[in-house]
Amino acid sequence: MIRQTFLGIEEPSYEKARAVIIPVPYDVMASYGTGARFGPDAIIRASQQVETYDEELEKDLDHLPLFTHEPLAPDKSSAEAMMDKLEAIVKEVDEDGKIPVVLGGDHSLSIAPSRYFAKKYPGVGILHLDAHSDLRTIWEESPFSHASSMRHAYNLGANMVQVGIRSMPKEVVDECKEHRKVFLAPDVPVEEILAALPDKVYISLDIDVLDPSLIPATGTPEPGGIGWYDLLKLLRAVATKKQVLGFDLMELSPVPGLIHPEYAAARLLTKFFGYLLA
Ligand SMILES: [Mn+2]
Repeated sequence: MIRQTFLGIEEPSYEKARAVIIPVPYDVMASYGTGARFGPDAIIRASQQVETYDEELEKDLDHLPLFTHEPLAPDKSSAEAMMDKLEAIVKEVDEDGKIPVVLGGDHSLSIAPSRYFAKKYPGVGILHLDAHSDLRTIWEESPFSHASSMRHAYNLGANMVQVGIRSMPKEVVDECKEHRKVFLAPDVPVEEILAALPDKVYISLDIDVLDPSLIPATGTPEPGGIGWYDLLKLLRAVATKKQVLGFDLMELSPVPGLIHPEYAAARLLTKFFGYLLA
């Protein structure tokens, strides 16, 4: 089998890469629409159609120091075991001095990298881009649900900055008042968001943060959301003004015959890699 690489570019060796993409075809914890397990492959294949010249940066991205890891095989024995398995790889990549980029998969997967960085750097910033607050303690009888993706890092004291939110349960509003700032959709006040974040930041991006007219292919779509250019402006500002420890992109569930969602996700990642690495 030929290893699929992001953008289809000739990649450097793992040793020389600055960011490592970890595809995780896993959606065991999804509760509404499933299919996010097909997201990583669809996004990587779509990326091979993306123009490598970035018109905004005026740079060709065909030599990005990226390495695409082989897909991480799901551990279906338990969600806890899967999180431990993913956390071990994230730790390895981080300790090798590289930026781990987790491509999901359902959003429960963000538990692993966000809790890893929350343990390593007490008070670390988590920029959480999502339609949903994802701070439930338990959902469908599990603490490892997609609805709890941010809860573990929050409980460890991470500084949670949430953008694009337009669905959250009252108990989360009442309960999670400490070290948490929420910017409701559609507002993306870049300077205020930067001011709310410390220097070290992990970014978790649920693709449903974008308007579902742009990304209808997702497990828990919410109408409204933030726009493409607002998101790019925010990501560019964070990439240039903060230390990005790692990031993830979750919840793209491909719809057969509909190719624009995975293309948009691939383009979004390409833009962000350009801001961060070019
Ligand atoms: Mn979501």
